[in-house]
Amino acid sequence: FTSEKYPDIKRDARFAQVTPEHVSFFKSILGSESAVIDGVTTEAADDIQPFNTDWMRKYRGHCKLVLKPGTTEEVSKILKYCNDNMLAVVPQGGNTGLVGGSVPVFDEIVVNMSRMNQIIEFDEVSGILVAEAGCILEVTDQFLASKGYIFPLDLGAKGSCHIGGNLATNAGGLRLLRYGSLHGSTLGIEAVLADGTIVDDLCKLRKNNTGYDLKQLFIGAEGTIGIITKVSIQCPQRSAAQNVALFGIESYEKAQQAFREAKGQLSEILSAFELMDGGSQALVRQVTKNKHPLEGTYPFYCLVETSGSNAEHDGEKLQSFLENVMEKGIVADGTLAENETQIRSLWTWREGITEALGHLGGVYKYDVSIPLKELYQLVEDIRARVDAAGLLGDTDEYPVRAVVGYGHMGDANLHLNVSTRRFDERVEKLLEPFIYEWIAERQGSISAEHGLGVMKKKYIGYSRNPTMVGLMKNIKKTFDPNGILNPYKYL
Ligand code: FAD
Ligand code: 2HG
Ligand code: ZN
Repeated sequence: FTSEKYPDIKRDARFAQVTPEHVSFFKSILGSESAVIDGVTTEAADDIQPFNTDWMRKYRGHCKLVLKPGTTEEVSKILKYCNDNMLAVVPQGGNTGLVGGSVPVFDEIVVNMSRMNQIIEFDEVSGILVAEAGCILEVTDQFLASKGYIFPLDLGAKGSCHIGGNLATNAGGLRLLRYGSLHGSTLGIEAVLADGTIVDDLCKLRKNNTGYDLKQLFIGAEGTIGIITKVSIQCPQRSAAQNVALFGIESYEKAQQAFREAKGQLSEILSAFELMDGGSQALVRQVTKNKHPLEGTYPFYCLVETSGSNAEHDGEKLQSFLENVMEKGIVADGTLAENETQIRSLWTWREGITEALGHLGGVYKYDVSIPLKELYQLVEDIRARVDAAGLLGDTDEYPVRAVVGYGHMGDANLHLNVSTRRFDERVEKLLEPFIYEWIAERQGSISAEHGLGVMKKKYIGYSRNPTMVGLMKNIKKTFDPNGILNPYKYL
């Protein structure tokens, strides 16, 4: 049979269907009753539904079995058995992914990592953390905060996403500008390959130039070559002081100038530079009913955060930066947070956009990298395109409510979101592959930080040439010869 969302994806007949015998095997190896959600021999549809549906409710699978291993050895036994019996598997972390990678397409077994949630060790001198993949990002960061450290990644889904899922997607988030990519801060990984082999590369060294750096392959592989079970991460010192400012800006040109000035004037204390357009702020206001911190309305807003060791000194620096950019006419209005509550409140106008959009209906999301100069042009071109097709309007008869853009300006990463009243084929056809062509013409990336999943399965060629895709397929074959890991996704 085919997928209802992707009629061109067919179930791979090589894969077996899960039988009651398979279920009894899994029950026998997984110690705890609650580690198996069995919809094969029982009516567990309601319990299984959350594992079959993604965060956006855009992708829906049909799995009947969810397994929650508690140890690496259990993951190994599960995968060996699945490989021997040709059972397809979807690794799942917090299920907050935005490209349909974390849920089955057909009846693949979900291996959910939530029970592997222990912090294994933390070295207070080096800042090196070793933890199980199923640790929730926010919980891990709170643990690190108690030791004076910070997890080198922060994102809006921190309350649910797993650190293993973060590595599997190579998530970027709000402070990549400061702490760099997980490719840099991950020191080691333990992972299980499709045939059950445990790859122990849980290195705790900053430097280790001994041949190929294989752990890098698992970072951003989206669960296609192995299940990450443990991670070793270099965590930075937590800054004693944080300051945040929010600016209203009249044009995208001026937003670029503000970024240039922020780097120059705030230099080593700059920890985030985020862009939000007026449309995205209007949607957050509409959903939360909160009053925007700035009086007027502007086509663009920037959130600037500094993290340093001295709140007063950093605050003064940010204050004089604000005065300077206002004097120069780069920024039209701005506000500085004066305490922790205000800092959190300013951040909600950026971090809360995804959540707010999720309340308004279906959203088509495009997470892309574009050279900064043209970053916002894509939003304008898409708005014009949707409008010209007669699909954009204020009333119910139009499928599209708004076309908005926001993102990690400091990393040239735009989040183009087309907010609809309902998912609509006509809208999707208008957007794809047009957006990917637009990106490819500018040598951008069709996936900056969310990955490809099933959403961009067909489109990898817009950002990777045939030689590279060929090499990726070879790697996939080496690690997972039967193709049981996350099938139907991007490779
Ligand atoms: P899941 O969604 O469960 O899985 C994602 C992918 O990783 C799937 O392909 C899955 O098969 C695979 N996977 C999961 N765990 C493992 C494992 N242990 N081993 C192997 N493969 C595995 N992303 C960003 O990059 N930056 C952001 O700023 C950001 N903000 C977000 C804000 C919100 C409100 C939401 C809902 C999402 C956001 N995301 C962001 C996307 C998402 O949170 C990240 O991709 C996150 O890293 C996914 O982690 P997860 O544990 O939820 O993984
Ligand atoms: C963010 O930066 C996330 O807020 C989600 O990456 C982006 O909702 C989106 O498109
Ligand atoms: Zn993002």
